[in-house]
Amino acid sequence: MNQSDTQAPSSPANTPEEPALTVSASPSPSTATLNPAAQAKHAMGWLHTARFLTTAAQLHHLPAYELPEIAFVGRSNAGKSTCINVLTQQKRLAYASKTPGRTQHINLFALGRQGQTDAVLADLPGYGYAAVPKQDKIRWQQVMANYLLTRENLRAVVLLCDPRHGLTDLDDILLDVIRPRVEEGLKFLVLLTKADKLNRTEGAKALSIAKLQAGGGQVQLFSALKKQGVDEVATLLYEWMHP
Ligand SMILES: Nc1nc2c(ncn2[C@@H]2O[C@H](COP(=O)(O)OP(=O)(O)OP(=O)(O)O)[C@@H](O)[C@H]2O)c(=O)[nH]1
Ligand SMILES: [Mg+2]
Repeated sequence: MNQSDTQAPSSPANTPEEPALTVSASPSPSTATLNPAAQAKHAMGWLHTARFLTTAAQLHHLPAYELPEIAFVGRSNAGKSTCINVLTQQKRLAYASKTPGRTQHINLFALGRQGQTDAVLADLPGYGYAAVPKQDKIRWQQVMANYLLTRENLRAVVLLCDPRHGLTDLDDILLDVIRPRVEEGLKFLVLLTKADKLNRTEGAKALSIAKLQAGGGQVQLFSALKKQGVDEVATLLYEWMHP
């Protein structure tokens, strides 16, 4: 198993598994001048370089570096880990499961060609799972809020939401937490996951409701099953990390 989906590791997980987190000396170019298909292909190649970096149960166990980080957040079972696996085209990079609450640590994955890391994906545990004891829920909400407020190298947040449930109270709290950072330039995307469960009309409706709720932020329908929205999200993440 290449990451922890169980309880806290016995030793602090702050030692990256790769030798060094070198910021790319010759940063990957912007693909803004390419056509959309070529942009997506380039972005998917970049995402495919993802490899497990480290796992942390607590914020102070996260390694500090200047690499831009993209956090995947959202309710438990929304499809965060599955989304990371589809984007990176790796079946079991992030631990996805039918059982809600499977991701219990912050798991980091390094991205970049030729061993030169130029960004990091962070798979976060979901919130809102009813069966989690109240104390644990509160603790995790605090960890999450602290992560979103204090993680200095955080450049982008992808909020995953099952459109059949819509954005919930906890999602709204998260939006409030990150709003000041979005105003300062933090990139933000709402992904409506499991779009394969909606017909075209329902999808369009879910999209417009989420756009309203996200206060004009970017919203995208996504299906890991049907690979819907994958190219668009990949291209967006690449452009965010290589402006
Ligand atoms: N139909 C369908 N099911 C999906 C899709 N994406 C994820 N799922 C399923 O939803 C369940 C939860 O997926 P995960 O990726 O583990 O969800 P998560 O958000 O990481 O969950 P936690 O780690 O508990 O926070 C799994 O059974 C997935 O197979 C999708 O696009 N379509
Ligand atoms: Mg998960």
